[in-house]
Amino acid sequence: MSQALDEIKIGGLGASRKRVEDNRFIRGKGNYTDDITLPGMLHMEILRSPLAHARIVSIDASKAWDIPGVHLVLTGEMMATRNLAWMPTLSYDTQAVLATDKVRFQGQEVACVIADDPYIAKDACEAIEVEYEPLPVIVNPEQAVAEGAPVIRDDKENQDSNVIFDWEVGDAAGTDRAFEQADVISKLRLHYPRSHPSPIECCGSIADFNRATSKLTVYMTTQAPHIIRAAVALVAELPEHMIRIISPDIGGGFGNKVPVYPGYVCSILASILLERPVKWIEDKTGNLISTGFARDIYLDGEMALRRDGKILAVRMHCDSDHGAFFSDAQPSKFKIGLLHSAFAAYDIPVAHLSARGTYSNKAPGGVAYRCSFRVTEAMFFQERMMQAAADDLGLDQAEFRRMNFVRDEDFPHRTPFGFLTDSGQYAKCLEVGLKAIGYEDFRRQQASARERGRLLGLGISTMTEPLGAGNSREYDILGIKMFDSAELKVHMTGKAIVRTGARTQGQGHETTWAQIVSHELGIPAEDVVVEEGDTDTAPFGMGTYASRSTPVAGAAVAMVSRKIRAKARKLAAHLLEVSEEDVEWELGRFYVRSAPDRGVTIQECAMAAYSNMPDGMEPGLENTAYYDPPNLTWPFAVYIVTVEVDPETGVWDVLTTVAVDDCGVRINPMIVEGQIMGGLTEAYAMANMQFITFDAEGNCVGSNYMDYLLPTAWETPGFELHSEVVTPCPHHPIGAKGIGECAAVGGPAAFVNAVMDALSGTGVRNIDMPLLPDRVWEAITYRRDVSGAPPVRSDD
Ligand code: MCN
Ligand code: CUN
Repeated sequence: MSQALDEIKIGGLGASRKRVEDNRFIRGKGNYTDDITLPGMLHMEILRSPLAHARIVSIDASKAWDIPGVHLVLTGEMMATRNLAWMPTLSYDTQAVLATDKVRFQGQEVACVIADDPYIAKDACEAIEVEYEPLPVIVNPEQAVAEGAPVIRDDKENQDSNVIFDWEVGDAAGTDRAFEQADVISKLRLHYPRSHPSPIECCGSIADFNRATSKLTVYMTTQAPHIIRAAVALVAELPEHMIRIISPDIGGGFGNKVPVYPGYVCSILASILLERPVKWIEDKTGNLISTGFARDIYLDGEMALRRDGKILAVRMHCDSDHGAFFSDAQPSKFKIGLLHSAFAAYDIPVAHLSARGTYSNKAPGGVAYRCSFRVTEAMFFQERMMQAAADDLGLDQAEFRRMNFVRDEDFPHRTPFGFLTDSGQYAKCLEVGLKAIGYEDFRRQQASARERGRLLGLGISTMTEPLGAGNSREYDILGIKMFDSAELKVHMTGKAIVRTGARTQGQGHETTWAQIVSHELGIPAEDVVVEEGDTDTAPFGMGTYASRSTPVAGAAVAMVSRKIRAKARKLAAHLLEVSEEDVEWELGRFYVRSAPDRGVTIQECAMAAYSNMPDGMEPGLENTAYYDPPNLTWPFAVYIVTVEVDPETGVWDVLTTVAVDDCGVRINPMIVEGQIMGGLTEAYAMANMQFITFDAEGNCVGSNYMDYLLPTAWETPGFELHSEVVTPCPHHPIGAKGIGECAAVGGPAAFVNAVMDALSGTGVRNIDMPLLPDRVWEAITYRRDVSGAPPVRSDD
């Protein structure tokens, strides 16, 4: 009789364990950066540029210095004397820390005041007199490359245009040939607008330099503490072992907390100069106007199609607007992130993608917001193009996708852009989704509603996306290879602590990593504490983004647990007085193969590691694993949405949303569902209501929550989730694939496709997100496409 523990009871793999971190969060006992107060702490505020593009004639800070309670005013000029006016970005560009020559976007950091409290600092910012000489403004890629456009980055040698890169991937000649063979060519032009992660907690830092110990401790809202430590060491030329970065609790990241922001750098310099702790907490407007935006990218897409529906080739050209500095975080090899993961779910012989990135007078951005490096755009463009192509062919939306899917038996599959996908059951997921939504029925209802003047629509989005940035061969940021790590220490009573190089921002790592340890070792999850985010204690890792934590750090947790189990086996053999080969494992216990009743628990092995180890064995039960994954993980998802559009007002309501996610083995099904619901909520918000753009003068329109709407429970529709399709990841130690971004990546196209489906037959091919009622109304009334691309009229 097996004496193995019941894995679900001990909170192992597959247990919908309640999130342990919520014990403190729901009691208001979280410890966020702004909760921390250090003795003698001062406060920093930032003066931001009101103009989008202007030469700085002069900065006079004398009145600010005179205000009682002001300790320091930092300007670009002062930063320059320490070689800190500019800093390197994560994409081999430079970014102004504090402006010296020009301001290049509205909201750019111009000066900082450090004072006794934030109110004095804010008042002092207003007392700084800056004289600007306005310059012509660029707010979109077309203006950026127009004849005679002002060169935004005239600070850079040899930069005589606003083009950052021209990049291509795929087979141009082969694609051209395939297009010559096509029966039908389907074309679509799209703009994926700027969107902003807007976590509830803004960015912030507390720098604490101690002259006596030479140690710099920085508490900050970063998703990647080790990368920040390396950046501070290299940029500020401080010794790396004297830098300690601590990410306390993070109130949502969503990619917003990956970049290095000027506020972090200024608070560090201020603390070094003043030898006192300096706290900077960004306000909401500062966050919305200046920190990492996402998307803002235009697509010209074309598909070469055979009459029967077979896709022969895809051609994509993208123009991306990166704002004033190319500061996106992305793997060094790929200028436009993983945009070329588009069409990975479909069996397409040949494809070509060209991408041109340009500067503009907008806050730097492009990547971050539940994106896995532009996968969000890739899947949106893909699924909008799929819908348009099916329409052009007069084919059924579901059938067109099904016939072009990569089939289950075709894995591993090399995509036309060079990725290797390794597993999935795409057709099965689609079937589950269609059945759940009642596809045939809905099509009948839709037709009869049409006759009565009611507009119903159904949108499908099916996609596989690359999650888990790593393998070190292909993925690095600034040359730092992408892998991750876990350290596990099992104490003598069998309780344990696990630390990783990732950093949770709400995803629930404190809960799920313990579940992996439980699965591997049989230690109850409640006996395992998880700690992340302190560079002095956590093993080196690349942090949390690109849904890489489970694929990489989570894998490392499994691997380090296995190392611990291997040692525990030796201890068990010693305790059982048999040879190691005679010892068998079942969850939580080693036993003698020939006498299964004779066994020792993992806890007894742990005690022996400190009190009764065999001669010659190194004491203790601790280890570290660095995990370099062989491939990305490729979760698959089907999102199907039905809507009703009111032709009189352009308002649209979601009727049903069905989500079928296959993210391989689910560690914690409840957390996975939370991730999917969160992602769908964001997808709905992007498709429906979130509008942040720029007028012709470069004023940011929508930099407040009156314009940039966050959906509450009131406007968010209900979601029906399906988990019956599970295709384990073939290379992940526990078969898990990433999930953190799937629904935000695949969701938007489902909502937009549904509205466009409701409008089918009107001749309207596209409405750019967000599908605000006035845009939908305009499209219906005038039977024309509606774009939301900037500039917008400032009197709108
Ligand atoms: N999980 C699981 N089974 C799987 C896959 C994941 O139980 N097969 C669990 C994980 O263990 C983890 C959570 O689901 O607790 C998300 O895991 P994963 O997909 O590995 O993603 P990350 O932990 O790396 O999170 C990053 C991802 C990104 S990039 C953004 S952006 C985003 C997202 O997560 N930001 C978030 N979800 C967020 N959720 C919250 N609450 N807050 C954010 O800032
Ligand atoms: Cu791109 S947003 Mo998440 O990868 O941190």
